[in-house]
Amino acid sequence: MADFTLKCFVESGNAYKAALMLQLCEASWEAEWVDFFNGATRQDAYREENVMGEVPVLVDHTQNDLTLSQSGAILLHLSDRFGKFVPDNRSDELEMMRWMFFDNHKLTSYVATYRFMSKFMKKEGEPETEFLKARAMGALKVLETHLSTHDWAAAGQATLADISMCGYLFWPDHFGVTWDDYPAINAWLKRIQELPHWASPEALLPASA
Ligand SMILES: N[C@@H](CCC(=O)N[C@@H](CS)C(=O)NCC(=O)O)C(=O)O
Repeated sequence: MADFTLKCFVESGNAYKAALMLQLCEASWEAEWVDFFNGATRQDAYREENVMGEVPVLVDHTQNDLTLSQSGAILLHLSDRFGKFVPDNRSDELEMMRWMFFDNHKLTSYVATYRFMSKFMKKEGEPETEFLKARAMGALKVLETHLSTHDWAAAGQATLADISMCGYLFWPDHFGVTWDDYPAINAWLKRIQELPHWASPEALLPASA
């Protein structure tokens, strides 16, 4: 049995954050596909394991099947386990966490929900979707500004903040942008792709059972 099970599906950038971290750390892990689009996360059994009803969920079999949701908590747990992608001093660590919170509140949250509403629900142009789009584009502008003077989100090195923020950004066409318009994000994504063992969402996550 693998050391970790990741409950996931390929369209989930939040799951990709966890999968990418497992991959970069060369962990022993297996993916368990969640039938999200047919309501699997709304079932009682799923909610008993994760009351938030969200993907991803990580099970750490080396720690009495410790079960975690929230990609940020999962990333922090994996960094504890592998000693990677966290700076070694508190001020840099806080800077890393500042960008992780920004990601969870402003970047991934709006990019992912805008993508969901426009690409999967086909509700482009509706007021709620336009609101999400404006928020997503605002967050991307913040990231572009930051990365125009920084190679990495925090601490001058690849950290959990980079792994978190890139979760959805290898699918720019899914939310109507081209990275040609965001040169700093473009260069940063290339730096991430050059990390040893990097792999795409499609290479790491299952598309169906
Ligand atoms: N902040 C959470 C977000 C997780 C999330 O929203 N996952 C989506 C799939 S990518 C989900 O399960 N959504 C179900 C819902 O919002 O009810 C994380 O970082 O793990």
